[in-house]
Amino acid sequence: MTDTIFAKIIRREIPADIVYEDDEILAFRDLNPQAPVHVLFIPKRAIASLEKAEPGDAELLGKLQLAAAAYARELGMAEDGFRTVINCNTHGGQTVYHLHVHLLAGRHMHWPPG
Ligand code: DGP
Repeated sequence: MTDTIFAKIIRREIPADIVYEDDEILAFRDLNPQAPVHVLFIPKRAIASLEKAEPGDAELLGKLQLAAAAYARELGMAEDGFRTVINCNTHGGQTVYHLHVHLLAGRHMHWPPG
C-alpha cells in the first residue's frame, strides 16, 4: 500500500489536531470540516479502503465506530445525534486511501446525501 497523508499524521510527520488516541486508533479534526464537529477516526494499521477490509478487520472496524460514538457522547452531542460515514473508492467519494470513519455532529444532517 502506498503511503498516505494519514500515515504521515500517525508518524507525526505532519501536524493534525488530534482529539483521541489509543493503541489502535487515532482521531483528528478534518482539515475541511463539513459540520461544527468533523473528526476522522483512522486505524493505525492502514487498510486502504472498506473494500479492502477483511474478516480479520471486523473488530477494528467496530472499534472505529464505537470510538466515534464515544467521542460524540463526550462532547454531549450524542443524544441530539450525529452521523458516521465511510466513503469507499471513487463513487463513494474517497480521496485518502487509508480507511477512515468521518464523525459529523453539531448540525441537523439531511438524507439522501448529494
Ligand atoms: P474522504 O473523502 O472520505 O477520503 O475524506 C478525506 C478527508 O480527509 C477529507 O474530508 C479532508 C481530510 N483531509 C485531507 N488531508 C488532510 C490533512 O492533511 N489533514 C487533515 N486533518 N485532514 C485532511
